[in-house]
Amino acid sequence: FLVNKHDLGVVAVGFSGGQPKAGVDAAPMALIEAGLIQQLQDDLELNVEYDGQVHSYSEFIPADDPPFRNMKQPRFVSAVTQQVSEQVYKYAKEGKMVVTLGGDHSIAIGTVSGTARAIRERFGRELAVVWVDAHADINTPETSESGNVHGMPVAFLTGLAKEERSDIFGWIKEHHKLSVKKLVYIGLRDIDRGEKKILKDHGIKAFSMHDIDRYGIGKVMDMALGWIGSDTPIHLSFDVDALDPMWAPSTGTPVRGGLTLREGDFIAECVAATGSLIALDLVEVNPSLDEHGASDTVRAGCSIVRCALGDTLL
Ligand code: 6HN
Ligand code: MN
Ligand code: MN
Ligand code: MN
Repeated sequence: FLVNKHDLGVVAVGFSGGQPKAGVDAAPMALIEAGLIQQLQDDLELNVEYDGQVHSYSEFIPADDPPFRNMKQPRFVSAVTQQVSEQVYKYAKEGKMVVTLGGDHSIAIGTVSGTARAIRERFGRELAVVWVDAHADINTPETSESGNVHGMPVAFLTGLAKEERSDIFGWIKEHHKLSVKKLVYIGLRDIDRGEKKILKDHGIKAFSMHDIDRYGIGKVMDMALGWIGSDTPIHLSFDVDALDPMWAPSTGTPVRGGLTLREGDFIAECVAATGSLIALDLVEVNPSLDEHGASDTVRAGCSIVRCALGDTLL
């Protein structure tokens, strides 16, 4: 009831400005060339609306973009994510399921703000986010050790990081935001010191790799989705680096000791089975890193998207 299950909007975000490594902008084309959109249309029989282009947002490159509050390329990332927010909002407002192909994870500032706003307007409801990642991406500009905005999206989306300047994320208003109580992490294993304090201080629900080892992925998914509760619209933001580098080596910040390929697919299948999924991001595939592993990483990404959109084994 939340979305028209068979109508899908795809946004291809060829953006790498939230972190320093080139190549993550080529992921949407790699995923599409691997047959992703074709598979969604032919195998899953979805009506896909896609404008046929990987957006590079070059029109938003500022003349000058010096660091601000320690953030690197703050104006560029702000302008691109503001545009992504509009693109995602438009599809979500029409009742379409939205799939966004990144791009680095800073783009989630755009995707989640876009769906949060649409869900508020359509149902007067709050959005829940399942964030699957090796990292928590909840640094504020002040806690970040890198200054890379792809490590900060959750802080801006929850209002833990705020900025008045409209050209540097000041465009993020209350209706774009997410409650820290409606956020669940899965797969964490590399959290910065400042992030640990934020997670603890705000009682944010997080299932680390330790929890997955202890309880198994089945129980963890029951607990994660139980926390959100039924009938709450879910946005799944899936960073491919949640998978172990054995399965997804081509990514900017790989961390060993991660999810297996099947655990990643299982997470997506479980979220799909709730019937509450309204949007999905697949981010941080970088085909130019670990080039002989690129096709594995791309295939893993395609598989996660298919599973999240209801592809079942039998
Ligand atoms: N990602 N916590 C580190 C930072 O730079 O803030 C790593 C962030 C990684 C972000 O993988 O989307
Ligand atoms: Mn991430
Ligand atoms: Mn990550
Ligand atoms: Mn770290």
